This record gives sequence, structure tokens and C-alpha cells, in this order.
Amino acid sequence: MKLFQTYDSPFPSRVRLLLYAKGIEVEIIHPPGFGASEETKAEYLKVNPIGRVPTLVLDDGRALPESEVICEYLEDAYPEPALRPADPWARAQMRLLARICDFYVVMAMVPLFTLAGRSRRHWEPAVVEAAAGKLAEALAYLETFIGTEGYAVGQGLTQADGAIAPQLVLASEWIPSVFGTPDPLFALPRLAAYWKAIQTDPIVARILDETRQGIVVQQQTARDRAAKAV
Ligand SMILES: N[C@@H](CCC(=O)N[C@@H](CS)C(=O)NCC(=O)O)C(=O)O
Repeated sequence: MKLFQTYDSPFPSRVRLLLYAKGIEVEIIHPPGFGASEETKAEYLKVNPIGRVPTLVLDDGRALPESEVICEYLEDAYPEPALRPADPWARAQMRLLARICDFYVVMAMVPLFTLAGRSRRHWEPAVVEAAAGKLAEALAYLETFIGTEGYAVGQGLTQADGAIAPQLVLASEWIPSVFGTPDPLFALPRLAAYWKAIQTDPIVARILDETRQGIVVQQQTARDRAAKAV
């Protein structure tokens, strides 16, 4: 199998968590037209018409986009070890936490991703403040539902940890460092305790390391491109 992905994005990280936990080997491919490349995305759109990462491509060529759908496929195709709780309520909590990330946390960060790609003179403080406020609201939803036993749900790794942890790198590390805003986790003690605990899980630690390094590479590439364009 092949995984088209980039290391800075939280969505493929969520898929890699399952791959690592289940010991599934895949070929990792940086899609043409993403980040380091000058190519357009035309070639990649033939693989995934949505044009986003990740995409899982099976050995027979069938391609599956969308991180949540890929995770569910991997769970069905490679059930052991399970990263989906057996208990229906716990399973619903896992899906709820992942959905909060996809629908509210990421959406709150989008204006900041957009600003970060533009020169600082376009960074209107009101836009930054509004986005930081929306992000704090979205993280407060996670605060309500997050588990208190070291993992997002129950006492073991689930798909929810893959959805949440890479987004907390962006929300709690990258955004404060780039925009000088306070760490939103200061006001969210349960989520802060979760964040501290989950980083001690070796598989989560691995995807977080990869995410942090991916962000550094992506930022350097953006700076190099901006310098070339001047
Ligand atoms: N709903 C999608 C979201 C994927 C997504 O938005 N990926 C971003 C990177 S974070 C992307 O590929 N954006 C297009 C681009 O960077 O050109 C999923 O869960 O896979």
C-alpha cells in the first residue's frame, strides 16, 4: 500500500498512528505539488480528485481519501490491535472527539494558517484575536469530553488520540509561537493534563515528533520560496 501524505499535516498523522500501532508497512509518498515541490497538483488530482492529504492507495490501485475513512478502513481490514473501543459508548466518545477536531478545532485554526502564509504586514490583530477566541471555544468542547485516564477515551490508545494530539501541536505550540498568543491550554486543565500524559505514549510521541519536524521543514520551504519570489 501507499500513503500520499505530508508530515506537517495533522490528518495524515492520524492515519500514521494506526499504521504504526498495527504494524502495517506502507510506502510513504510526498504528493507532487505539495510544499517542497514546484509542480502543480494536476498529477496528484488523478490519485485523489479532492486534492488533499492523506490518500491511501491499495496494492491493486484503489485509492481512498479522507483521514477518518482511511482509519475506519484500516481498522476493519486490520482489526488487531483495535484502536476502536468495543464498548458502544466509548466508541461514540472516540468519534465525537475526532469530529470536534475536524469540524471545530481545525476550522478555527484555518484563518491563522492562511495568515501564516502571508507576509506579517497582513496580520491584522483583530483577525488573530478572533481566530484565537474561536480556537479557545473549540478546545473547550474537547475539554468537556476528553478522558481523564491518560488517553482520549478510557485507558488505551484509540483513533481519537490520533485525531487530537497532532492538532494540539498546532494549537498549543505552533500558533502561540508564530502569533504570540497565549497557550490556550492554560485555561483548560483536563485537556492540559491529557496533553502532558499522551506525549508519553511511544506511538503518539513518534507522530508528534514527525509533525513538529514536518512543520519546521514546511516553514523553511515557505521562507525559501518567499525569498526566491522577491
Ligand atoms: N477532511 C480531510 C482534510 C484533509 C486536509 O485538509 N488536508 C490538508 C492539509 S492539512 C490539505 O491537503 N490541503 C490541501 C493543500 O495543502 O494543498 C481529511 O480528513 O483527510
